[in-house]
Amino acid sequence: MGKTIIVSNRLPVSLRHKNGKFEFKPSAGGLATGLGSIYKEGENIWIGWPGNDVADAEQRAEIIIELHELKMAPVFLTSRDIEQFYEGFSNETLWPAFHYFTQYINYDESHWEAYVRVNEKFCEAILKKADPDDTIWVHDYQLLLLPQMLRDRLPNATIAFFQHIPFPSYEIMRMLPWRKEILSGMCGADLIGFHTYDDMRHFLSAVGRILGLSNESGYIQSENRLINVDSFPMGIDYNKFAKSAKSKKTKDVVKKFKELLGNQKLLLSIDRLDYSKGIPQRIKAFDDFLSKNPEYHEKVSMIMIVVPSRAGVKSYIELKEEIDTLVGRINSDYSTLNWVPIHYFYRSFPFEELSAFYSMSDIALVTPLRDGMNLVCKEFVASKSENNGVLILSEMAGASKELQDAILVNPNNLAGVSDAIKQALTLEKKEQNARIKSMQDTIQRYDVFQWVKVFMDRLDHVKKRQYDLQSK
Ligand code: GDG
Repeated sequence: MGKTIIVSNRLPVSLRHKNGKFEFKPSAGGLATGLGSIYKEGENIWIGWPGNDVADAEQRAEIIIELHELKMAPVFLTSRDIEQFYEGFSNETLWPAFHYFTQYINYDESHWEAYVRVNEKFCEAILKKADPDDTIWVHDYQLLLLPQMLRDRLPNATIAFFQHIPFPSYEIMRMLPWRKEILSGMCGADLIGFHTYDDMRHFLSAVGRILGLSNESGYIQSENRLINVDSFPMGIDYNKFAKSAKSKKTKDVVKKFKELLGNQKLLLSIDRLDYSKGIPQRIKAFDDFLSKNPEYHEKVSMIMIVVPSRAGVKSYIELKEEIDTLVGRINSDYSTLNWVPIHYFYRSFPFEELSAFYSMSDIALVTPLRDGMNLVCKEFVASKSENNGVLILSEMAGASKELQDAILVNPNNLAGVSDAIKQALTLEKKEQNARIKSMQDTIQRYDVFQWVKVFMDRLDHVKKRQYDLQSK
């Protein structure tokens, strides 16, 4: 049995420059937690970009040594790679296409060339570390070509791929001039995973129509290999959120925040700045609610956290301006001396404060226009230690397939979301408890550790099936 190599665009640490030196900030994200049980074991390793552009050879050498201690190996991206591969093809072509924002797709040939070049760069970095029979688990849309590149060089390796964002319908996929190369790249894997059944179905349909490869119950027979495609909905570290909500530290923060906010019902909205998250639509729905329900003025406010993201991409800069304008208008229309309808923060918060926001809010408004899974809604549910609270969730989030006890909404239906806010505010305690409890049962059972286990067990199963077929 060989070792396991995890590969993702970003490493689970971020490199920061500080006073001419660098330092590593560990990521507390769900993926890093879930995969921690894998890459920290034995000879295993995580390969990816540590963030930032490091041009100095001496600094690079130091970084390699420090990361080695953390069981990681870096792939260094130049500022040109960052601009063309990361901001360009990944975030201006694949991201909008896969989230159904076709109007934002940039069809730039030089960005595609950079995408191929950087996927090769990752491949080279892996080849330096990999043995022929290793297991390599590649993550997400920045590395769609990597599975086949690896397969060409390591034909006997076990290669898996998981996509964290949606996979679009064939009609969108066919718009991309590089559709064949992208699908062939993914098909280098033995197991290809998505969050939902629909993503899986779209992928199988695109592979059938574009590559001419049919499937039987999620098994594709390519020229010389059996490939399995399935859905594996990702979970969270449930106990971390549930425990934190009950901790003294979080309770102290809640007390402090509540004193500042007064006795109001709180609606929570948390996202990275992204057009796929439906932030302006959500603000407009809240505006609609306030205009139709004046009796709730001074009694309800929204805490809106927007975490800065992709600040170099034009559509994100425009989105930020749109949100600023909308919030400014609503607050100036409705505010009184002792009430602000939207408390708007354009930054991220430390975990304890995030946990406090989850635990003290009465309602979470999670209304993306399209989302692979969405972990925020699961984290909110896990943090409801007293089983009170209501989740309003978009049908377009992968999580809606599991969290059927949320109030499900179409995020484009402004009046519908506005009505859902009213419904949530008047939902009886008993009903809230029953719904939260049932959702907690689901996400506690399928937490991020279970997600990793189920995926890895399936990978084993696929390899055995391939072996059985070959030895027949
Ligand atoms: C991609 C897919 C899929 C947010 N604000 C703060 C903070 N966060 C953390 C949350 C949560 C994470 O960021 C956001 O995760 P999401 O899943 O909601 O969204 P994406 O970043 O778009 O992730 C998505 C995911 O991959 C996993 O496969 O679910 O569909 O788009 O964990 O807690 N964390 C802290 N402070 C904040 O202010 N500490």
